[in-house]
Amino acid sequence: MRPETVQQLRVIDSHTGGEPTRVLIDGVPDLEGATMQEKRAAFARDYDWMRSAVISEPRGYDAIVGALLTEPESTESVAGVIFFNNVGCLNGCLHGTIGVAVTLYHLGRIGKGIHRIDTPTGTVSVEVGEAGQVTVQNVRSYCYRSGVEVALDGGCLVTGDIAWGGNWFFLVDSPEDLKIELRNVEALTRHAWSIREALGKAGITGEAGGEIDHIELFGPPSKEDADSKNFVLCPGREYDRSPCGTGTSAKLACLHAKGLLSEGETWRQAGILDTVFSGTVESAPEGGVYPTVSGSAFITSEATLRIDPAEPFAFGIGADR
Ligand code: PYC
Repeated sequence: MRPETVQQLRVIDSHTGGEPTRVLIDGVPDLEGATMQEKRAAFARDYDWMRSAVISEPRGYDAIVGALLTEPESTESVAGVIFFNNVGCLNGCLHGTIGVAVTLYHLGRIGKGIHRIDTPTGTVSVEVGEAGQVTVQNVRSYCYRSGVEVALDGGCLVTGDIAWGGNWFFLVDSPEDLKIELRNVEALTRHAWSIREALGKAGITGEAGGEIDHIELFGPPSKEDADSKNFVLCPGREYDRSPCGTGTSAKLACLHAKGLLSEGETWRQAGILDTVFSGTVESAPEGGVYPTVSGSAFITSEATLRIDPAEPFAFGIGADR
């Protein structure tokens, strides 16, 4: 239910490889539920007004990923976190986890070293290093189906892999004439969105019907510091400015499944802005891999958001009032 009195939310903004994260550190609700999945369901059910007020204009913009800190599920973890965006709650988010770790370090709530953070997809560990550098050990990631064909509107066939990296991804090469460059963002967005719609129409999903809501296009790197460059389209039709940590995890899992990446080898994944995440894998006994993804985040602002229900866009432009 929407509040009837003025709400104040203290937030810290950062970016990881260009992709923004807004961490809510004060004024946040105590969510019902013992598990992170139950807490996320409570946030989605009871606090959607907060999600849209924090992400949408005039206080935010569509590319921001929000991170709500909660009590951890396990006593060994330093925090729990629920990620959300312009259309709802996410499963996992690694650029956001790097942003959360740097924010907690900035606040003096954690020091350098290894810490556990609980998320709705499972517990991840973060190693905080120098100058905003963070290495995340992600949840188990795996290639679910490879060589999946999907027909786009207009008849063009694309073939890609479906993988879990903390979100469901369809991984596919970008067409030769569609280079992964910032100047092509609109065309890349249209192409990726048409794949997402085609997957939906064809009823193609991740395991257990999981919706494939992230599309990851690949092309050659523009610089020598990377092995590949990607463009990732997120569920709310915004593109990831970073190389996408859960997308990099999905890529690592597919490379490993195809015998193209061994334990101990490093994969350097650039995103559309040519910022790079590096990743390695450890085989998981249950199948798939445990990916480790490294990147850096930087604090960009500290603010208090004021949400006055009497104001016309209190809950965000476009929020259903
Ligand atoms: O880095 O995992 C990630 C991510 C997911 C959505 C946006 N970024």
